This record gives sequence, C-alpha cells and structure tokens, in this order.
Amino acid sequence: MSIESLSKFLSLVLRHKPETIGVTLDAHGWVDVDKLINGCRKVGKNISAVLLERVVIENDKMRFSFNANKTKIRANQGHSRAVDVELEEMAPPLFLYHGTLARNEKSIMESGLSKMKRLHVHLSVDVKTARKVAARRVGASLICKIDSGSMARDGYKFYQSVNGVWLTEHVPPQYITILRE
Ligand code: HQG
Repeated sequence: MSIESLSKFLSLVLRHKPETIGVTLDAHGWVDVDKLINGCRKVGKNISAVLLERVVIENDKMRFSFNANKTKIRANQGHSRAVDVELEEMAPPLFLYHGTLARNEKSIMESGLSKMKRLHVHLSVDVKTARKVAARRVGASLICKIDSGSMARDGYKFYQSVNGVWLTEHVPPQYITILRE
C-alpha cells in the first residue's frame, strides 16, 4: 500500500468513519496503534508500524500525530466526529485565505463561511495554499480573503493546528473579501 493511499484511508478512519475498521476514537481523537493495525488487517489492508510511522512523518500536510510513546495515533484536524484535539487558541495573522468554488460565492456572501460537516472552517496562511485547497474540487475557484485581524479584535476565536491550518467556528460575511484573480 502506498503512503498516499494509506494517508487517504487513515483520513477517513481517523476523521470521519472509524467504524470502517471497527475502532473508536477516544475523546481526544486517539486510536491505539495496535487496534488500528489490526482493524486495517481485518479489511484487507496490511500495514506495519513502520509504514504507519512513515505516513505520520512523510505526510505532505502533516495530517497525523502519534502520542509521546507512539502507542496512539490521531488526525490533527479535519474531523467530522466531535473530538477535542486540544487545539491551542492563538492570535491569527492579519489576513487569512479560504479557497472554494466560484459557485459558492452568493451563499458565502449571504451567510458567511460555515464549517459544513467538519468541526471548523479551515483557513490558509496564504493565497497559494488556498488555491490548492480550492483545486481539490472540479470547477472554477474563488479565493476569500478573511480579515482575521478584525475578527480577533471582535472576539472571534482562532486555533492553529499543528500542521499550520487555521481554524475558526464561522466567518461572517462582513469579514470576507472576494479576490478577483
Ligand atoms: C464551502 C483539506 C456555500 C467551503 C484542505 C468548502 C483543507 C460554503 C466546503 C481541509 C459555505 C466545505 C478543509 C456557504 C462554506 N455556502 N459553501 N455558506 N460555507 N462553504 O472539505 O475548506 O487534505 O469541509 O468553501 O486542504 O474545502 O483533508 O472544507 O468548499 O485544509 O487534510 O463548503 O481539507 O485538507 O468543504 O477543506 P470542506 P475545505 P486535507
């Protein structure tokens, strides 16, 4: 199994559907590494502890972490399951960016950016990263520039995941500018 396909499968298991392999996430999103490896085996995916470690270390977006003694693993962010991954509240940069599809513009400018199925709205530190997020989907892209500095001054909370993604609950439309590229 390649690192990339294992990473995709682990995203499904550790963020959204742990029941796929018969495991459960604890309150902080952790799963025992042994149970994960056994669960994967049961659905025909033979992975070793060494391969798992490579996925954690080499993953392009640092999606996963081990606990200190590497007996547990979790996704750093992006969950749809209600887990507390102990995100640290932090003052955001003055501006953050969000890449999405052009067809979402009307709805976003009416109701703001919503977290949809995830626990947070995901924001990027630069336009380049936001473009990549948008490019995951088929269709014309749109980049929203978020006045995160004003949001923070107005009391909105921001968190930074260990992989650099910024997270917040909701971005009201008055803090959003559409970038015409
Ligand atoms: C859109 C990937 C209409 C929102 C990426 C997005 C990211 C609205 C979609 C991470 C809306 C939700 C998250 C509104 C939000 N009207 N559309 N009011 N509010 N939306 O996948 O940000 O590879 O939950 O723009 O790199 O696309 O998984 O969020 O298009 O960091 O590690 O609703 O997923 O990381 O989609 O992606 P998502 P996202 P990973």
